[in-house]
Order: sequence, then structure tokens, then C-alpha cells
Amino acid sequence: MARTTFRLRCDAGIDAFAAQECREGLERLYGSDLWREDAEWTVSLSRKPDLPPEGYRLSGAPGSISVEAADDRGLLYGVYAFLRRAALGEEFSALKETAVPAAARRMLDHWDNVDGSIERGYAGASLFFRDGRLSYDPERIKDYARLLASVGVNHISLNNVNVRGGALRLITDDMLPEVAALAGLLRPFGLRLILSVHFDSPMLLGGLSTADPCDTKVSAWWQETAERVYRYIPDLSGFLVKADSEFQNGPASFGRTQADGANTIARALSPYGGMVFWRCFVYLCTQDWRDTVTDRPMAAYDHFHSLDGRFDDNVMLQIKNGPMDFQPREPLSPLFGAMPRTRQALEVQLTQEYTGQQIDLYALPVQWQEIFSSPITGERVLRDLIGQEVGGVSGVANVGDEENWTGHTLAQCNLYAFGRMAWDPSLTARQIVEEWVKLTFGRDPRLTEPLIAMMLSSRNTYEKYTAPLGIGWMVNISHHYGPNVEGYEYSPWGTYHRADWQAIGIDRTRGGTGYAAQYHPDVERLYSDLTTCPEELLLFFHRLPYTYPLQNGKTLLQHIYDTHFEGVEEVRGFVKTWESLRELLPESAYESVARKLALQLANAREWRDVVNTYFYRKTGKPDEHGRPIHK
Ligand code: GCW
Repeated sequence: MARTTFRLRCDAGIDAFAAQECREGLERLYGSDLWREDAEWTVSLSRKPDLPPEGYRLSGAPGSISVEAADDRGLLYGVYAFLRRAALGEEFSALKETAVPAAARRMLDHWDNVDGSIERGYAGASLFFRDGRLSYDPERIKDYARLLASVGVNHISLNNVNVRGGALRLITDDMLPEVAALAGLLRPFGLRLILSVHFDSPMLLGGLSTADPCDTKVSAWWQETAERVYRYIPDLSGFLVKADSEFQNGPASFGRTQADGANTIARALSPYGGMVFWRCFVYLCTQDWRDTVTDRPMAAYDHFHSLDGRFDDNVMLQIKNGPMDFQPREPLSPLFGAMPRTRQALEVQLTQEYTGQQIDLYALPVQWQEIFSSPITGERVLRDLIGQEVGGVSGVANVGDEENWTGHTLAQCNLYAFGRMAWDPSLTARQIVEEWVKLTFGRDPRLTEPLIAMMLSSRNTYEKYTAPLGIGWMVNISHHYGPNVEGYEYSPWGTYHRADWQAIGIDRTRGGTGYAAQYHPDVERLYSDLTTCPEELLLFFHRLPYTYPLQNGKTLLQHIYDTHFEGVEEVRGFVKTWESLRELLPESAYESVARKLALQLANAREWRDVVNTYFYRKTGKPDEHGRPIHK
């Protein structure tokens, strides 16, 4: 086959970096010997001021490819989009795409500690820190920045929201030069840094006797800090704050509201264009399990909803997708759509804390597609708010210093998918998984079709062998891997299923804790009515007897048994599928995923047997099909 040749034409004033990325990207795809004056294809990069910020237009015609954008970032995204399409084997002359990101802030949040460990990290140690300082391989950071930019991520939050020990000093003269150097590496890729800060910093760093946000000494301290930080990093995106949450102090300790707390810091950042990303993960983590009135999922709404309109313009409330905590299945947080005068960001979790810890296969875009499709009212879904009230999408990163970035090779797809969906939440899981599989392993349908199918089914399979029908938790306490049906049952964390010998679940309708009433009336009705509540959320919203008949006529108990037996068989199917693809895969990827799948199968069996035995012992009712349940 004749080789594909190119020449590159850049308008005056075009960002040299985008051109360089284009050149290097094409060389990686087609080999270095591809530049010719009489080339088959002319690629031109040009400015088009009429395009929206960060947007790009790609167009192809016989012999020519054009990438246009209004700004440098848009151009870079256009170049990456062109390279993606080239790698997918699309026909250049048919290129035709105008793309604009839905959310302006597409943020990857690292829970990295300065000692190099990562909270809930399953892919090795931090890419950024070691032994209390910034310490990294600049080439690896550039590769990482390219990975992120190529899917449109434009912010990186560097450190754990639980700001401990040396991480406090990231905003001091001691560490800011190092942070600024890292910001410099990321900047050409259009990535802006965010730093997590401790709410008590004025006390812990500044030696003040209080961190009360309404104290003038405290606000002065934040102003000095902002002045210093922006001297080093003029384009810092802002500060991320976890306050009044899981033993991290916050404004409530001083009798102040969440708005008081956020606004004091926001006012310090505002002269520099900085934002405060204020997390809404505020709940009582010292609950008495005997208390059946307090209902943890209600907490964020209770704390924040009435403050709508009280947050400064440069505050963005960062809200986890669900009201609990990144479980495999939860309804959408009722805060979305309920604070029209407040900026919001959606927070999802890429690191698989509750979704298999990068041992079990779990394609997150399947879940994210559902999240974006979750109802806000009878007519609107979350997707409709992205770019409106919800101006940011953030994800807790799943990367570390393992060679394949994510521990489980197939978990790379979740990183890819995060950027793609934050850019365009209307993309389907199917489209994204297909892109990733083809870009990663090539386009042979003998490989792509079975692999795509396996990945797309992985979330459903995981759900089958873990906690049933939206009940969540049932994991080992603190490390969160593997089954422990009552692990959280008598704990202070507010995460109870209250199973007895007849029934399981929490009634969260108005007749119960009242959680469902936090939603728009249309949505409340949907969830409260047993006949319209999505079956996979039944036990999140309702307490039901084991004899309750599901839509397919099975009892709830039989459904639990069936799904747990099926889940294990499906994982066995994954193992077989993977084995059948061996010849079509690079050996190292084959071997490492095969090892993970073997562990997943053991985990799934453990879940099946523990869950089935638990419910058999509660009810004394055997499986209708006589399959073995350990007694
Ligand atoms: O899910 C919980 C995790 C904590 C985490 C917290 C949070 C960073 O178990 O490890 O802390 O969420 O989101 O703040």
C-alpha cells in the first residue's frame, strides 16, 4: 500500500505547540518518513474567531484536512480529535465535525498525598509526589498531560481533599516553586492546576487562634495566601475544599454556614480569577445505628439547599453523583437542579473504590451514561444541566505510577471515557468503549466485538454479584473490597440496610425517612411509587419483604439468589472470552488482564456465597432451583 504522506500548513499566530503535537502524533501513527512537499494530504491549522472557546472545527476534502479553532486550546483539541479519527481509520476527506465542550471545567481530582501514597488508589504510587515533596519524571508527566488533554480534560487537582501533614504546605513559599514548575509542564497541554487546601489552614499554617471565616484576621490570611499563590501560579484554577466532612473541620465548627466558609476563601481568590470548589460531601459520620430518623443521603441537601443564592459567583459546589458515596448504584443527588442560583459541579469517581478496585472489570461509562440520563424533573435530565447550572464535571482519578497507568489495563477506558463524557455527555457508553478498544487494540472485529460486549456488560455483572437492588455497601469496612453484608450495619457511618428475617431496605418515601421528598415532585413520585421506581433502585427507596414479587414474577429473595449465581457465571464467561482473544492481544496486556480476571472470579464467588448464605440464614428459604448455598 502506498504510504500516507502529509504536509502541515499553519496560519500566522498559530500555537506552535498544537502544530508540534500534530506533527508528532502523525509520525507516531504513520512513521517518521511522511513529510513531503507534494504530499497526499495537506493539514492546515487556522484560527476562526467565530468558534466558541475551546471548540474546534474539523473538515476534510480531497487532499486536505483543516483544523480550525478560536483559541490555542481549541486548536489542540482539534488536533487530537483529528489524530483520534486518523487512528480509528476514518476517511480524511469525509471529516466534518464542529465540537464544543459541554462543561467549561473538566477536572481530574487526584487524592494523592505528599508522601507518595494515594487515598483509594489502586494503580501504584503517586505520579507527582514522593517523600513529602513534588517528585516526578517530567516525561511521564508530559505523557499523562497528553493523555488528559487528548480527551479534553482541562484541570488537574493535584492533592488529596483530605489535606494532611506536608500537603498543608503546598500553598507556602516552601513548596510553591515546585508546584509552579509542575504547572509549567502542564500548561502547554491546556491543563490548569487546582490545589486542595485545609479549611483550618489559617490556624495550622498561619498560627491564628481561629479559622472562623467571619473573622477579619482569617479573611486577611486567605488574601495574603492567595496573593502569594498567584504570584507563583498566575493561572491557578483555584482551591478545592473538603470542609465539615469526615473529621475535616469546617465553618460549622465556628457556627458559620457553608456559604460563609466558601465565600471567605472565594473573595480572596477572586482578584486573580480563582474559583473555590466546595465539596458537598457533608454528613454525620458518627451516627448511632439505632437512630432510624437520621438518614445519611438527606444530609447534603439539608446542608446546602437553603443556601441557594448565597454563594459568591466564583464558588462552585462540587456534588457527588449520588447522595451516598460512589456506590455501584444510587439515584442522582437531589441537589442537582435544586439550586438554580448556584454554580455546581458533578463529581464522579474513576478510582474504583466501591466498584472492584481495579481488580474487577467495571466499565464506568455505562454508569455515567445513566447518571447523565437521571431525571431532574419529569422533562429534564442531568445532561440538560451540564453547561448551565452544572458548569463543571470532576472525576476522582484512577491513575498511579504503574506502567499501564491504571493497574487494570482495561480500566484505562474509564480515564478515556471520563474526558470524552465531560466534553460531550450525550456520547453513549457504547460509542466510547468502542473508540477506546479500537484505539488501544486495533480494529480487528474478531477482537473488538467480543471485547466491547464484555466491557459493556461488566457493570451489570458486578452489580449482580454484589449488593442487590440499590442497597449498596455490604463491603468490608474501611478498605471496601470484598463482601461483608453487615460490615457497615452497626457502624457510625449512616449506611444501613436493616435486614431482618422478613424484609430489607429503608423506606425513604414520605412515609419513611422522607428523603424522596427532596426531589422535584415528578421525580419524587417516580421513586416513591413501587410500580414506577426503577427496579435496580427498589431497596434504596423502599423496605420490602423477601416475598415481594418483582416485575418478572420472581420474589425478591429468588432474585438475589439468581443474580448472584448469574454474576459468577458471567465472570467465568469473561475469563473464557479473554482466553479466546489471546492470539489477538499483546502478550503483556493479555497476561495482566488474565491475572486480574482470575482474582475477579474468586471475588465474585466469595460475594455470591456470602450474600446467598446470609439471606438463606435470615429466611430459611432455599433456592428454588436447588443450587448449592452454603449453610
Ligand atoms: O468515599 C469516601 C472515601 C474517602 C474519601 C471520601 C471523600 C477522600 O472512603 O477515602 O476521602 O469519600 O470523598 O472525601
